[in-house]
Amino acid sequence: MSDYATRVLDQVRAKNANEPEFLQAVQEVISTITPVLTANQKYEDNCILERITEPERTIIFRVPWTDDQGKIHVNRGFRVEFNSAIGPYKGGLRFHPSVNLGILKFLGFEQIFKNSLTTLAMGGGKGGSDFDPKGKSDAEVMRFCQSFMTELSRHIGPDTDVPAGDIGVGGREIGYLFGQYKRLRNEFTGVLTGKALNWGGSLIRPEATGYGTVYFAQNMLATKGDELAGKVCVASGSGNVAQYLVEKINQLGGKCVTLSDSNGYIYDPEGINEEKLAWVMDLKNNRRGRIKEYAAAFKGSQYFEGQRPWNVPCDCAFPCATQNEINGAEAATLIKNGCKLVAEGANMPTDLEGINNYLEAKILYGPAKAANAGGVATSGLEMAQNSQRLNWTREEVDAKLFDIMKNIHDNAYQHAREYSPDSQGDFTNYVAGANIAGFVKVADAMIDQGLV
Ligand code: NDP
Ligand code: 2IT
Repeated sequence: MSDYATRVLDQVRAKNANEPEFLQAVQEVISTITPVLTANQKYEDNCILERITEPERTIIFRVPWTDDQGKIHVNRGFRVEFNSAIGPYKGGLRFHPSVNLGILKFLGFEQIFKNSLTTLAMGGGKGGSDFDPKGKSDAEVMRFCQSFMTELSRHIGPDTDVPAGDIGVGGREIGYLFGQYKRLRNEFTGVLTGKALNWGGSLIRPEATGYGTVYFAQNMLATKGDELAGKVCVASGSGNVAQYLVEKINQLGGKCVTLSDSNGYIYDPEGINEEKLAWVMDLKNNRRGRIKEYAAAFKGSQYFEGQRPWNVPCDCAFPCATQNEINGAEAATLIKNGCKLVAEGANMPTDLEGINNYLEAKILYGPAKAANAGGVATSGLEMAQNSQRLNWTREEVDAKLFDIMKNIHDNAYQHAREYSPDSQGDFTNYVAGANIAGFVKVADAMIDQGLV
């Protein structure tokens, strides 16, 4: 790392000592962009690293709500408006008991570079709450969402900050949040993405993150003259991202043999085919059940309580649950068992030691901010349709998503080849390539706009 990079990283560590996930995300970015920092003195002269690691604005608020018995609860709400150099703040809302400021700062920081890679005009933001939607009635979730939006509505808008879904926030929550925003502001605008189709949503948005992650994997495989057909895949999670990831793997002739939730994973050596996937979607999205029920429903499959699926031999791995779900030892196990590709549907699912293991083994590794950018990219397409007051067809949106993912891949590939010394011969360091490509566009925009 350059002296400048080391100095800023030390400052960020000192200032944010109690935010380990944020520090991890910052370290990963800063440690890989040294070649452009060294080649362009303007970034240091303009204090770009110092500025880009500090959110433009952080909003923290009280969210009081009553349960079905009339008992009062108080949760904490957040919105981190990280960087608006290339467009309005854009990023999801996460409702999960583990949510805290440091986690949302890591997610907001990643979002800056991810959104830059999409080629669309979106800045970086993230928000959420430590509210746990699990086991709550629809009415309780609605009252929570209404209380959350009552405060959040003061800070967002279709040209200011456009939230969307993430863990624990899907179509149901976006509906309640949108309804309350509209009621408070008396405006029907594209203030949220991930809306239902009959009131402003985009076709393919639910599918986009999972599909896009597979498109990214296809592009990486193509650089080796290879394809997904016939590949054995393991995936974690069983929510929005994992479900449509499996759908696309099946469509392309691959076979996915695992899914998980926070309690354990299922292994189905026959593969989670279209019929079984439809059952999973009903289980998770309508019945709100647990993945262990799969093993009882489908003969030949097994459930492993309290474990993650990374010891299952595979050609390709797709983490789609949460941050740091693959540690160094698990990454080593994947590689030892023959895994040749990792594409990240989740945000920062591999810890720093795990990433080093992928890079040392020179496997195809598509880091989250590139591989899962299809979700927010399609949110950008939803915003464009809302502004036009038009709806594009499924084919049109999917073709745009496909092109965007190819563009992100090629952009990361080229920046790695140009700047990252270890990207030679057969190996491309997509971590460095994605970070550099994402950074340069935002940093240059910040310089153009002066000291703000
Ligand atoms: P969902 O809430 O639909 O699903 C989340 C899944 O991950 C569930 O199976 C959940 O299990 C599991 N999970 C959540 N937290 C943990 C945990 N701490 N340990 C183990 N498993 C866990 O969320 P999404 O599918 O939307 O999001 C999954 C990942 O993809 C997240 O990292 C998110 O940030 C990322 N992402 C999402 C995008 C989107 O468009 N939705 C876009 C880009 C990235 P359980 O039911 O037990 O909680
Ligand atoms: O992490 C992500 O990119 C998302 N959760 C999607 C954000 C969005 O605005 O669609």
